[in-house]
Amino acid sequence: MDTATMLTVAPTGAEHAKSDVPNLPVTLDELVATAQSCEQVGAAMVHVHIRDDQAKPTLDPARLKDTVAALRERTNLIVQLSTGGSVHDPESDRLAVLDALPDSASCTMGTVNFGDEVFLNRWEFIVELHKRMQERNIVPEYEIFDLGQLSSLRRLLDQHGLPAGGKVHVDLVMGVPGGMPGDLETISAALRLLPQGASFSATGVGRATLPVMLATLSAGGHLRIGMEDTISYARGERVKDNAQLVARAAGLARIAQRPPLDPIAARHLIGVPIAA
Ligand code: KMH
Ligand code: ZN
Repeated sequence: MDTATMLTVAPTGAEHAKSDVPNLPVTLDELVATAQSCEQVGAAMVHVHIRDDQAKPTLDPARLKDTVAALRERTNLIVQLSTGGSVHDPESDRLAVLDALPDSASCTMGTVNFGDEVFLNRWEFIVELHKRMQERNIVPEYEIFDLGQLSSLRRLLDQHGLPAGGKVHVDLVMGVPGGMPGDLETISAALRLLPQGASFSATGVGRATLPVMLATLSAGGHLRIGMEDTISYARGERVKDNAQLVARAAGLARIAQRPPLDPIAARHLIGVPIAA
């Protein structure tokens, strides 16, 4: 079991509208300020989706590069760009995300129903993401929305080798309508299917947030939290900001005697080189 807990904050996502969630960080300044406040309370990595001037999801290459540069300059966090984007983004734009050269990038391991939409991840596309990350020395985080995607991950590693950095890190995204549920039984089933030696984190969407967090801490896993996944703090209470979610996770991790990992230790954990 890992003794300390890596906390990843996913502050924005591609699904919530700024008009519905006014405290969602959407500008570069808001994103950097959020990342800084989350680092102060225990985050080690930031999972980034960006927005355009209308606060709509975008994969604009120049904006992505500026975002990576600003987060590197003003935080110590591992910068992870989403290659998932929104369900409407074409594969070519999702692949081009890697040209911004983040420390890490997400790589979703299969297609899943996503509410009323479909989050499409064809096998050939997954292989292309994996290979381009190997070539660019970008450490993948394999996003798992359903259990069969762990079999696909094992197939990917068997056929195409280990990722950059030589470590395998998996994030279980639980409770998406159309994906696996966020409960203890599903976490333990996932653990049996993890590639040998892989580290894992988990996040529960919406109501699954707390059950997944508590079960994952007890199972030795790491945590992803943030407004991408939940905008509700408690019954009838909206999240104040991302740092509130990180602080709660850090507190529970300390209670579990698994305190937050600092960004340097997190880099060692998932195989991201230490910044020069
Ligand atoms: N926005 C979802 C369609 C990822 O970041 O890689 C995909 C997603 C996963 O959020
Ligand atoms: Zn995401």
